[in-house]
Amino acid sequence: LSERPTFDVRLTPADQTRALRTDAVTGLTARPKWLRPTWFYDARGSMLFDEITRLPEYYPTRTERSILTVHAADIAATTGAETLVELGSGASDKTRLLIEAGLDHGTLARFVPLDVSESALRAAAATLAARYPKLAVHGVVGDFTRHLDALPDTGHRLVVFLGGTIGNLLPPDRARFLADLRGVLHPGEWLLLGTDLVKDIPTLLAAYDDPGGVTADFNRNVLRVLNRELAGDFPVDEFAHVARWDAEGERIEMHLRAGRALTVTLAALDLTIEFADGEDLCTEISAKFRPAGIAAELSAAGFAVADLWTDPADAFAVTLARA
Ligand code: AVJ
Repeated sequence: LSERPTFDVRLTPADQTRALRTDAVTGLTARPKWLRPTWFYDARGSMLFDEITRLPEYYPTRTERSILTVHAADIAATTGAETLVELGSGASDKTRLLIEAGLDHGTLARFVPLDVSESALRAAAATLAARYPKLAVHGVVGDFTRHLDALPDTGHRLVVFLGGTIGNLLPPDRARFLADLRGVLHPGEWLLLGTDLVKDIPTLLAAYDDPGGVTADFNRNVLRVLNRELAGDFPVDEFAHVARWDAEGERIEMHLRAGRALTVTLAALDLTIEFADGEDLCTEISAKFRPAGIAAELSAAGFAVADLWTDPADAFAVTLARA
């Protein structure tokens, strides 16, 4: 019979609130205004993101899954991983392909998902533990930019960071994150990195602005989080969802645009924020990559690229790199 999953909560609700307070003060008093995408993912936001991954316009999830389907057995054989670590794991849906390949290969014994959303993490851990009785599951409630030290150092590890989430980080933050990750790994351990690729702009924009408005709802969810956690009075429906392509940074940016001049109060912070009519709040950047750039960033952090796979349309890349 399967053991029950264990958990390490590095980010308690109190820690989360403290971090949100700091970010809200910093980002909402800055010009231009910004917030970290981490704050989308309360229980509702995690569910909305899940819905996004099933939209016809949102190609990254299904494309990455198709790449993993083709190469999972190869990844299991090449890495011989005993411990599979997943950063920003969410529902760990695609990761099942890697879990099954690792179990089939006979090496995998342990799965360590790390996510900021405790609800998503507990749900995923319970599902996986029930489905794979031979797999030990240890969840870490944490932020992949702050809690890499919480990853257990047990067994030969493969760390997977899928979905293109690394694109949420600006280039200097990416460099720091990859170097930190390299620092917690032993030589010979592995990283599997999913990255969305630069492509035609209409395809990119459609993926971040679906006609059904699920992405818009996901974007506005951050305002609901602020209202609930910081006693705010953001009029959520007065903000328009905007997705745009930044050609210089080769990234999609999501913004919330004030539909009129607004004064918003976050009572828990004693903070009043003015929005001009049409003013944007940047809620997410999602960088898109080129294969040469991925290899360069990985090698700068001390990883050696072993393989880089794409789908037939070159929409998405999955890179296997060795520490
Ligand atoms: C989870 C960060 C990979 O950037 O595509 C989806 C989040 N935002 N639609 C992405 C997201 C809007 C997603 N990542």
